[in-house]
Amino acid sequence: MELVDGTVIATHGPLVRVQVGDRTLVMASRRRLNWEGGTPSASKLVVGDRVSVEMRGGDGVVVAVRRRHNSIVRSTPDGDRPQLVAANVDQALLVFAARVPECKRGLLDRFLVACHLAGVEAVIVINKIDQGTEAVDPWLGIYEGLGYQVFRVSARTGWGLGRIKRRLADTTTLFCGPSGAGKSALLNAVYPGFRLKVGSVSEATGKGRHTTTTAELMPLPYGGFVVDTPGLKEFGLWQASREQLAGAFPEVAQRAAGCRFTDCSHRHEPGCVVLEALAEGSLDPERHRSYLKILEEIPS
Ligand SMILES: Nc1nc2c(ncn2[C@@H]2O[C@H](COP(=O)(O)OP(=O)(O)O)[C@@H](O)[C@H]2O)c(=O)[nH]1
Ligand SMILES: [Mg+2]
Ligand SMILES: [Zn+2]
Repeated sequence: MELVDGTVIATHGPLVRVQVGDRTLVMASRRRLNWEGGTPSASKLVVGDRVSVEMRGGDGVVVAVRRRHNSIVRSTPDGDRPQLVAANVDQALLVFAARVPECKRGLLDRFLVACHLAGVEAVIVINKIDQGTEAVDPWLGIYEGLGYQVFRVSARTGWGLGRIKRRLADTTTLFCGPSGAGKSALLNAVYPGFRLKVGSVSEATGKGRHTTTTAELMPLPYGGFVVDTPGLKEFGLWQASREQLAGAFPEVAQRAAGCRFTDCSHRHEPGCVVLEALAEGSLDPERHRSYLKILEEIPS
C-alpha cells in the first residue's frame, strides 16, 4: 500500500478519473473522505481537486482531498444546493460568440460575479469575429473600462489565438460560456491534439446543441491544464452577499454610496445617484439590469 498525490480530471457519477503522475486511473473514493482543512459546503469531488490516492497494486482509491484554493460554484436550478463546476483554477476564459449564438449580457455578468466570488481572474473572449462584431462593439468597451481584458478571436481563421495560447501556458484555465460559442473549437485550435467534438449551432434557433457533457480537465502539451465545460446557459449564483455583489459591480456601488436613502433599491427613489447616472447615460442600462436581477436573488 502506497499514498500518492493526484488531480481529479473528470467525474463519472460516483467514480472519478485521477491523473497520477503521467497515468490516469478511474477510481472510487473512500466513503469517509478526509477533507483537509474542513468539509466544504459542496463536499463532492470535482475536476481540479487535488487528492491523496491509496494505491494497492494497480488500483487506487481516493482517501483525502486537499484544501481547495478556490471553487467555481453555481446553484442548482431550484436554488437550494451548490453545484460545483471546477476547483483550483487560476483563471477563467468566458467565451461568447460575436453574433451567433447571441451574447447574453446577463449571463456574462453572472459569470463575472461567480469569478469574483471565487477570486478567479476572468477574461472575456469574443469568438467568431469572422462573423462581424457589430453586435458586441457597442458595449465591449464598458468591460474594458471596468478593467477586464477582452480578447477578440476567431477559432475559424486563427485570429487572436496566439494571445490565448500564451495566456494558457502553465496555468489551469476554465473555459465557460453558452454552448455553441465555440469553446471546443477554440481548444482544438490552440491544441489540435484535443480532438474535441465540435457541435453545430442549429440554424433554425441559433441555439447551441450540447456536445460537451461533463467538465473535463485536460493537460496542455506546453504545461498547464484547461477545463472544457458543457455549455452553461444559466448560472445561478450560490451564496453571494450584497457586499460581494457590490464588489463585482463597482460602477454601481460607487454611485450607490451617494444615494439619499441608505437602503435605496436604485429602482424608483428620489435622490438616487444610480438612476441619475442611468438617465444621463454614464451608467450602462444592461449592467444596472444585471445588478438588480442578481440582487433580487440575494436574501436580505
Ligand atoms: N464562423 C465561426 N464559427 C465558429 C468559430 N468557432 C466555432 N465555430 C462554430 O460554432 C459551432 C459551435 O462550436 P463548439 O466549439 O462546439 O462550441 P461550444 O459548445 O462552445 O464548445 C460549431 O459549428 C463551430 O464550427 C469561429 O471562430 N467562427
Ligand atoms: Mg463544447
Ligand atoms: Zn439609489
